Amino acid sequence: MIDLRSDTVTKPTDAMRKAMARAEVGDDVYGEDPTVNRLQEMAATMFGKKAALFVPSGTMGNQLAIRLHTQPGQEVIVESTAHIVRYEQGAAGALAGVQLHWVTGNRGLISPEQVEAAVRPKEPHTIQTALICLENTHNSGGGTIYPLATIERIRAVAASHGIPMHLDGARLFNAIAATTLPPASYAQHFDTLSVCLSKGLGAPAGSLLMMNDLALLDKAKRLRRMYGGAMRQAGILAAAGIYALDHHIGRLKTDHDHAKRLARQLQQISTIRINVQDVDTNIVIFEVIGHRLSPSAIVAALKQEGLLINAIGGNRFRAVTHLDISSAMTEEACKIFTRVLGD
Ligand code: TLP
Repeated sequence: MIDLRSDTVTKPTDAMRKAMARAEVGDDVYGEDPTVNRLQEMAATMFGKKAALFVPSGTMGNQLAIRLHTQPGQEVIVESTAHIVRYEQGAAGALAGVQLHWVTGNRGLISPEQVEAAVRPKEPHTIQTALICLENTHNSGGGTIYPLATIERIRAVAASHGIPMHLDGARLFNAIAATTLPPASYAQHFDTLSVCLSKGLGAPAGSLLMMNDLALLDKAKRLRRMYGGAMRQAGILAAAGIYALDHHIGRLKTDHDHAKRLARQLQQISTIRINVQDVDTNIVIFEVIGHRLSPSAIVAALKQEGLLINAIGGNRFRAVTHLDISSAMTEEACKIFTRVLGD
C-alpha cells in the first residue's frame, strides 16, 4: 500500500529504533531524563531560543501556547483553515476559554493588513486580542511556506499593539529545507513556537514548544502536567527526535520533489484542478471536478489499486509525501492516479 494520507504515518527506521533502544532515561517530571534534556537543548540552540519543552504532540504544543498567552474571554487571531481551527477539537475554546477570530487566508497565508484589521480596538465594549497564531508550512493551504518578509511585517503589526505571536511549526522543517533559511530566522519573530518530530522527520511521537521567557517555561511545564502531557522515561521518544534532527532534515527536499512529481502528473488529468507551482513542500492538494465518482468513492477506488489519500471536504483531496515514500512508489502512485481518475 502506498500511504499518502499524511506524513504522520511513517514508521521509525531501524537506525532510529536502535537509538531509541540505547537511550539513557530518567524521570522527566523530575527533569532527570538526560535524553529529553539533550533534545530540548538541541532544539533550543537550533532555533535560537532560551528553552524548549518536549511535549507528546503538536496539538499539545499549540494548546499550551494558547493557554500561556491568553486569559479566558480573550481572542486569538488565526487563519480560518488553520490546524488550530479545524483539527484540535475546539481545544482553544474548551481548555483556554478563548474565542478564535478567523481571518480568511490565501492558501493559508494571511497578510499584515488583514492582521491589522482583525486586532480589536482597546475600548471597554470590545473583546481583547491576546494572541496571533500563524502556521508554517500551512497544512490546509497545501504545504504553503510563509515568506519571511510577511512574517516580519505581521510581527511589526503585533508589536505595535503589544500582542504576542505563536507559530504552529508542525512542518517548519519543510519550510527550512525548502528555503534553506536558518531555523532562527523564522523563530525570532515568535514568542512561542512548536515544531513536530512526528511529521516529515519520521519520529513516532513528540513536539517541542520553544520560547525565550523562562517564566513562560515554568508555566508551560505546569500546564503540560495539567493537560496530562508530563511523561516519565520519555527519553526513549526523545532519542527518536534527536536521531530525526540529526538525520532527517536534509532529506525533506526529496519529499518535496516527489510532491512536485505527483502534482505534475495530476495536472495532466482533465478532471483535476491543481497548480503545480502552488506545491511548495510535501503536501499536494487538488480538486476533482465533474468526475462520475463521489469523493469517498474516489478514495475507495484508489485504495483498491493500492493508494491511500485523504478526502478533505468538498471535491478536495490531499496527498502527502514522506520518509516512507520512495521515487518508485511516487511513480507507481502517478500511474494509479491516471488509471483511476484519467479519461
Ligand atoms: N496534522 C495531521 C492531522 O491532525 C490533520 C495531518 O495529518 O496533517 N499543526 C499542524 C499544522 C498539523 O498538520 C498537525 C497534524 C498538528 C499541528 C498536530 O499534530 P499532532 O497530531 O501531533 O497533535
